[in-house]
Amino acid sequence: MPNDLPILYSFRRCPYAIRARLAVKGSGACVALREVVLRDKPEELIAASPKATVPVLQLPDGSVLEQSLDIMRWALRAHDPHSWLLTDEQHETQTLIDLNDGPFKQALDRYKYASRDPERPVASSRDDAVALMLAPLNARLADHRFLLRDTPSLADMAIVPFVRQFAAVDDAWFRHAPLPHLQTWMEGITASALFASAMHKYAAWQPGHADIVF
Ligand SMILES: N[C@@H](CCC(=O)N[C@@H](CS)C(=O)NCC(=O)O)C(=O)O
Repeated sequence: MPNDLPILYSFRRCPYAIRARLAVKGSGACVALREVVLRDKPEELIAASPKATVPVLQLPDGSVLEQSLDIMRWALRAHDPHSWLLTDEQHETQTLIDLNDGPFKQALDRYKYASRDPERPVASSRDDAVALMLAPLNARLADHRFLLRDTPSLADMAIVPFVRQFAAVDDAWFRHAPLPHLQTWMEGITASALFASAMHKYAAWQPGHADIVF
């Protein structure tokens, strides 16, 4: 294996790490993947990025990208074979991602961890998430197959891991929700070969172990 590959610290189920891996796979970039156990983070990760969230990308020149979106853009700026990055879509993309990473993520966490707040009915957090994010996305997807156009873009790949996490909280509820375009969109992406390759299971990395070429 070349020893000058960028190193991607990742955690398989983390939606931020999934979006980074989707962009790496979609761009055809090659990285050394280190699967991390969040409760036992390797010292190498903490040394590279003291805040030690995943994903983290350590480049051969020593620079470090600590935000999933920066990793997505790094991969796609180098090579964007499917035109996921279009400059004229930047503002709309950022608006959608800000809504996703802010208010929607908060509502999603309240829904996912509803038992932590027994005073709040589960349906109220779920309804918040639908009203502020999922219903508007469903309306967009009535007009085109993906969030910005008829082909996938950075926005789809950045957001789909979070919608998938929402769906998994109560799969039966999601399947029967009046969100048909969103369901088709999510199923299409998550059933793709690209998504499967981004979700491949790897054993946790340990110092001294060979990196996985991803
Ligand atoms: N803003 C960061 C958020 C990353 C993040 O919060 N990742 C979670 C896992 S899904 C994490 O590493 N949490 C730290 C921990 O659990 O110790 C990004 O976009 O990369």
